[in-house]
Amino acid sequence: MNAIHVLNGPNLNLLGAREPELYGDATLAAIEARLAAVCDSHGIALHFRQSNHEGDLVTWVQNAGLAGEPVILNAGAYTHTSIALQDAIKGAKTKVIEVHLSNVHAREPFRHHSYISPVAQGVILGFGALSYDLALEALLAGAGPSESRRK
Ligand code: CA2
Repeated sequence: MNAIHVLNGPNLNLLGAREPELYGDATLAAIEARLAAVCDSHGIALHFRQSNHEGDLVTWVQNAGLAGEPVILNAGAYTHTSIALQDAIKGAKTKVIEVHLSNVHAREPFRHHSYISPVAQGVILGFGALSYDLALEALLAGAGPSESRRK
Protein backbone atom coordinates (compact mmCIF):
# COMPACT_ATOMS: atom_id res chain seq x y z
CA MET A 1 0.00 0.00 0.00
CA ASN A 2 1.65 3.24 -1.19
CA ALA A 3 -1.02 5.75 -0.27
CA ILE A 4 -4.23 6.18 1.69
CA HIS A 5 -6.99 8.69 0.96
CA VAL A 6 -9.01 10.22 3.78
CA LEU A 7 -12.01 12.01 2.31
CA ASN A 8 -14.29 14.29 4.30
CA GLY A 9 -17.65 15.65 3.23
CA PRO A 10 -19.70 18.77 3.88
CA ASN A 11 -19.31 20.90 6.99
CA LEU A 12 -16.50 18.80 8.40
CA ASN A 13 -14.23 21.83 7.85
CA LEU A 14 -16.07 23.27 10.88
CA LEU A 15 -14.95 20.50 13.21
CA GLY A 16 -13.66 21.75 16.52
CA ALA A 17 -15.29 25.15 16.01
CA ARG A 18 -18.92 24.27 16.79
CA GLU A 19 -21.05 21.46 18.27
CA PRO A 20 -18.24 19.83 20.31
CA GLU A 21 -20.89 17.89 22.28
CA LEU A 22 -21.75 16.02 19.06
CA TYR A 23 -18.46 15.85 17.22
CA GLY A 24 -15.73 16.45 19.82
CA ASP A 25 -13.23 19.30 19.94
CA ALA A 26 -10.54 17.99 17.57
CA THR A 27 -10.15 19.97 14.38
CA LEU A 28 -9.84 18.27 11.01
CA ALA A 29 -6.24 19.57 10.86
CA ALA A 30 -5.48 17.84 14.18
CA ILE A 31 -6.94 14.56 12.89
CA GLU A 32 -4.89 14.90 9.70
CA ALA A 33 -1.69 15.54 11.68
CA ARG A 34 -2.22 12.42 13.79
CA LEU A 35 -2.93 10.20 10.80
CA ALA A 36 -0.01 11.70 8.87
CA ALA A 37 2.37 10.76 11.67
CA VAL A 38 1.17 7.14 11.59
CA CYS A 39 1.31 6.97 7.79
CA ASP A 40 4.80 8.52 7.80
CA SER A 41 6.04 5.87 10.19
CA HIS A 42 4.83 3.22 7.71
CA GLY A 43 6.22 5.00 4.63
CA ILE A 44 2.70 5.56 3.27
CA ALA A 45 1.54 8.81 1.64
CA LEU A 46 -1.59 10.36 3.11
CA HIS A 47 -3.99 12.33 0.92
CA PHE A 48 -6.34 14.03 3.36
CA ARG A 49 -9.10 16.12 1.79
CA GLN A 50 -12.38 17.85 2.61
CA SER A 51 -15.05 19.25 0.32
CA ASN A 52 -18.53 20.66 0.66
CA HIS A 53 -19.29 19.47 -2.89
CA GLU A 54 -20.60 15.99 -3.68
CA GLY A 55 -18.88 15.86 -7.09
CA ASP A 56 -15.45 16.43 -5.55
CA LEU A 57 -15.95 13.39 -3.31
CA VAL A 58 -17.13 11.31 -6.29
CA THR A 59 -14.04 12.32 -8.30
CA TRP A 60 -11.67 11.58 -5.41
CA VAL A 61 -13.22 8.13 -4.87
CA GLN A 62 -12.88 7.41 -8.60
CA ASN A 63 -9.23 8.51 -8.60
CA ALA A 64 -8.39 6.42 -5.54
CA GLY A 65 -10.06 3.47 -7.28
CA LEU A 66 -8.02 4.01 -10.44
CA ALA A 67 -4.86 4.08 -8.33
CA GLY A 68 -5.99 1.04 -6.33
CA GLU A 69 -5.48 3.00 -3.11
CA PRO A 70 -7.79 2.57 -0.10
CA VAL A 71 -10.15 5.23 1.18
CA ILE A 72 -11.35 6.25 4.62
CA LEU A 73 -14.57 8.16 3.96
CA ASN A 74 -16.61 10.40 6.19
CA ALA A 75 -19.17 11.59 3.66
CA GLY A 76 -20.96 13.74 6.26
CA ALA A 77 -24.61 14.33 5.39
CA TYR A 78 -24.04 12.89 1.88
CA THR A 79 -23.85 9.53 3.66
CA HIS A 80 -27.62 9.64 3.94
CA THR A 81 -28.43 11.00 0.48
CA SER A 82 -25.81 10.21 -2.13
CA ILE A 83 -26.54 7.52 -4.71
CA ALA A 84 -23.70 9.09 -6.72
CA LEU A 85 -21.18 8.25 -3.99
CA GLN A 86 -22.55 4.73 -3.69
CA ASP A 87 -22.12 4.26 -7.44
CA ALA A 88 -18.57 5.66 -7.30
CA ILE A 89 -17.61 3.25 -4.52
CA LYS A 90 -19.22 0.30 -6.35
CA GLY A 91 -17.18 1.17 -9.43
CA ALA A 92 -13.92 1.74 -7.58
CA LYS A 93 -11.65 -1.25 -7.35
CA THR A 94 -10.43 -0.47 -3.87
CA LYS A 95 -11.40 -0.73 -0.20
CA VAL A 96 -13.52 1.99 1.34
CA ILE A 97 -13.99 2.23 5.09
CA GLU A 98 -16.90 4.41 6.21
CA VAL A 99 -16.30 6.47 9.35
CA HIS A 100 -18.37 8.79 11.47
CA LEU A 101 -17.53 10.82 14.52
CA SER A 102 -20.97 10.40 16.04
CA ASN A 103 -23.10 7.30 16.51
CA VAL A 104 -25.57 8.08 13.74
CA HIS A 105 -27.89 5.28 14.94
CA ALA A 106 -28.41 7.10 18.24
CA ARG A 107 -29.44 10.27 16.40
CA GLU A 108 -32.34 11.36 14.18
CA PRO A 109 -33.98 8.58 12.10
CA PHE A 110 -32.87 10.21 8.82
CA ARG A 111 -29.26 9.52 9.85
CA HIS A 112 -29.91 5.80 10.36
CA HIS A 113 -29.72 4.98 6.66
CA SER A 114 -26.39 5.08 4.85
CA TYR A 115 -25.89 4.77 1.10
CA ILE A 116 -22.22 4.08 1.84
CA SER A 117 -22.49 1.14 4.29
CA PRO A 118 -23.72 -1.50 1.79
CA VAL A 119 -20.70 -0.88 -0.43
CA ALA A 120 -18.09 -0.22 2.27
CA GLN A 121 -15.68 -2.82 3.52
CA GLY A 122 -16.58 -1.84 7.07
CA VAL A 123 -18.01 0.94 9.19
CA ILE A 124 -16.52 2.62 12.28
CA LEU A 125 -18.65 5.18 14.09
CA GLY A 126 -19.30 6.84 17.38
CA PHE A 127 -15.74 7.21 18.66
CA GLY A 128 -15.24 10.87 17.78
CA ALA A 129 -11.93 11.63 16.09
CA LEU A 130 -10.68 8.20 17.19
CA SER A 131 -12.98 6.66 14.53
CA TYR A 132 -10.42 7.82 11.94
CA ASP A 133 -7.47 6.29 13.84
CA LEU A 134 -9.35 3.00 14.16
CA ALA A 135 -10.09 2.96 10.44
CA LEU A 136 -6.43 3.58 9.65
CA GLU A 137 -5.43 0.81 12.04
CA ALA A 138 -7.84 -1.57 10.25
CA LEU A 139 -6.32 -0.67 6.87
CA LEU A 140 -2.77 -1.11 8.13
CA ALA A 141 -3.67 -4.47 9.65
CA GLY A 142 -5.17 -5.52 6.32
CA ALA A 143 -8.33 -6.31 8.23
CA GLY A 144 -11.12 -8.14 6.42
CA PRO A 145 -13.51 -11.00 6.92
CA SER A 146 -11.77 -14.37 7.01
CA GLU A 147 -12.42 -16.66 4.03
CA SER A 148 -14.57 -18.98 6.14
CA ARG A 149 -16.89 -16.14 7.15
CA ARG A 150 -17.14 -14.50 3.73
CA LYS A 151 -20.49 -14.98 1.98
O1 CA2 B 1 -20.83 11.85 12.73
C1 CA2 B 1 -20.35 12.11 11.62
O2 CA2 B 1 -19.16 12.00 11.37
C2 CA2 B 1 -21.26 12.67 10.53
O3 CA2 B 1 -20.78 12.20 9.28
C3 CA2 B 1 -21.15 14.18 10.60
C4 CA2 B 1 -22.08 14.90 9.64
C5 CA2 B 1 -23.51 14.38 9.79
O4 CA2 B 1 -24.34 14.97 8.80
C6 CA2 B 1 -23.58 12.88 9.67
O5 CA2 B 1 -24.92 12.47 9.87
C7 CA2 B 1 -22.70 12.21 10.69
C8 CA2 B 1 -22.10 16.40 9.91
C9 CA2 B 1 -20.78 17.04 9.90
C10 CA2 B 1 -20.97 18.44 10.37
O6 CA2 B 1 -19.85 18.80 11.10
C11 CA2 B 1 -19.91 19.91 11.86
C12 CA2 B 1 -18.89 20.08 12.75
C13 CA2 B 1 -18.89 21.17 13.57
C14 CA2 B 1 -19.90 22.11 13.48
C15 CA2 B 1 -20.92 21.94 12.58
C16 CA2 B 1 -20.92 20.83 11.76
